[in-house]
Amino acid sequence: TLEEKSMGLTLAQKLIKAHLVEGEMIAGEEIGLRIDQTLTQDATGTMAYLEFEAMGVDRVKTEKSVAYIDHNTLQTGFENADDHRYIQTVTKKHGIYFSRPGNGICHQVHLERFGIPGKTLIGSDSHTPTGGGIGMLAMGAGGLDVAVAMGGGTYYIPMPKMTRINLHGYLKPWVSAKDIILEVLRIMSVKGGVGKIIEYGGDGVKTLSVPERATITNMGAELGATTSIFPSDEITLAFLKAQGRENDWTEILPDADAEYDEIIDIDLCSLVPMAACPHMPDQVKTTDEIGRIKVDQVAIGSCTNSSFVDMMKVAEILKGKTIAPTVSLCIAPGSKQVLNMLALNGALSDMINAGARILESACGPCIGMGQSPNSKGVSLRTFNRNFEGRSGTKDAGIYLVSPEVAAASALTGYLTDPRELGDAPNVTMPEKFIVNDNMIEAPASEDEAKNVEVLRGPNIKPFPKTEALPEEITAKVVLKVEDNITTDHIMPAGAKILPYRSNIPHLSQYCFAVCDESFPERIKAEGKGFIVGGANYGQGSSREHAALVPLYLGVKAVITKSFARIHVANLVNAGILPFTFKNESDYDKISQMDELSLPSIRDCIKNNKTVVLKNLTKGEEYELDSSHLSARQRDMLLCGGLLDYTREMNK
Ligand code: MIC
Ligand code: SF4
Repeated sequence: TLEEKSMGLTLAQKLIKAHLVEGEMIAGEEIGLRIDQTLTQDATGTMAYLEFEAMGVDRVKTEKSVAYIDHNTLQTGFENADDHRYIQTVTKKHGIYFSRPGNGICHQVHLERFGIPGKTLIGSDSHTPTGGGIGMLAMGAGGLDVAVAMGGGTYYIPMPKMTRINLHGYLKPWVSAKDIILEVLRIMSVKGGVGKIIEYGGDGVKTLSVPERATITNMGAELGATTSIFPSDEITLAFLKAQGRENDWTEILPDADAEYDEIIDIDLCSLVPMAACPHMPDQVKTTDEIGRIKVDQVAIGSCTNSSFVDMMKVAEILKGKTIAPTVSLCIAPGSKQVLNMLALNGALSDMINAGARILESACGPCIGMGQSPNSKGVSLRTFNRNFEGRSGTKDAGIYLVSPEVAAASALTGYLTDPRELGDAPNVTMPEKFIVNDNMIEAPASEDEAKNVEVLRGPNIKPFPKTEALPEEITAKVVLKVEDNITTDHIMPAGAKILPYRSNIPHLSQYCFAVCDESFPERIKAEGKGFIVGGANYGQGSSREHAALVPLYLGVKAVITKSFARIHVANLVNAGILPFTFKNESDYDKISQMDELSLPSIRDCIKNNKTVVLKNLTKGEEYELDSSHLSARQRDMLLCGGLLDYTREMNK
């Protein structure tokens, strides 16, 4: 096995090997990893800390755990502020650092202030792989998995395959890191990364600063990849030095004779400005191919493109000009560090003068927290997701672009290839960032912690009821959906819904609202049900609410052509059976509202027997595949999910 090999390891395999506590490094087999750092954000954090509290652990056992407030910062009622206060007090009590609202987007701040090359990081947010830009093994996970890791528990994933992307040469002026990841998405698609770790190498890597690398690893989430990673080299050292953290640096490179399952070559010199067209991040075309479409809104920011260098490029492009009369431009710098540096060097003034609407350092429009476009509006965004409805305007067309394309288009009013503007701004990463961690609160000492009171608001409702797996299940197909269903379809976010992330009963009214508004009523009338889905079901966010809400509504099993990694783990954690079809064509044979049955399902899961699905309406039988479930996961399903399983194990 790979563990016995002393040579020939990839970068990721080295980090996995150094953190392996269970399993063998054989692609597809479940492995258990020791986790050094965790992060949470507020939209998934409330649930994660409630789960952590339910586990009864006093202090976190990780090297560093940080809670960020960045998603729910539109305080339209008491709910978000109450949740912030809950997270602030619960973290103080249990040994977790707290990044206050206004301090910035979790991934940006974590990269700046906490990320350490060679460490493992899991975060209750799918863009946690941003940390791969600094040479971390950083993965998105459900809140419950993060809670377990905070308690010192192991994190389990299927051992990924290794993909190497060699970057050759250098980027031409006006072409940027965003175009590199858009090109990767064009080549691999939104499901091309499932079960893989993407490692970047080649001479082109040396031309990219850490924030540029982080743009690429961040949006690797849209490939469905387990994570993406860059080597930790002298460029990484330069970044850490500029953050006053050079002592955190170690060099981490792959072995020269490392073996990869797949190799992709990209010639950076040949790339041109691109955009991902509505409604998927892999619908990538060059700005030329799309043509001069009229633009109504431009939004710059998000964890993909809100670094100091990104913002400086935008400021340079806007300097001394005025945005087109038909465009609304909003800009959200990624962190307090970035915003403060822009304020001090005058670049913020250039943005304001040009007509930009400056937003606080937070996720904002990326998660539909304000700034929804007009009806049928075209919005260019430097973000990472353009799923239907995510912006808050269902019929809007969202295009994902680089900061350069965004700023240029804000000036002209139509989708613009920035190369038309003449000389590109000459912006490089500063040698020193302004470091001031006064908005990061350290936890109470073990002694003081006893006196910290955890403050809860009325918006916090209990975890949905779970039950041990019954002998057999019969229920109707309450919903049948197609390929590439995202967690934004299953459990939408946005300004109206996001404040209720700790209130599952309230959230349940919006489950699958983007696909079928009548779904919640239908399943409530039935009391239980199955969901049938296509390929790559559950891609996108790590939100465990996309499993907890279906659990609350009575979904017993989800049967698909294939699943996204984090979502299938969340389903199992919630005690919902996830199966795939042995024969994909069986998907076509099932209709919505067919009555299905899983006879002796408990016995099948317990003894790892072939699962047969009976279609009582059509009088047919289909074989299901459950080989993706590990023995640990089968035990979890028998108990009714991870919380019950953990309780069982601790008895
Ligand atoms: C997202 O970009 O979809 C989010 C909002 O950051 C999510 C987390 C969430 O749903 O709270 C993610 O990416 O995991
Ligand atoms: Fe926030 Fe958007 Fe990044 Fe998610 S993708 S963490 S919502 S900025």
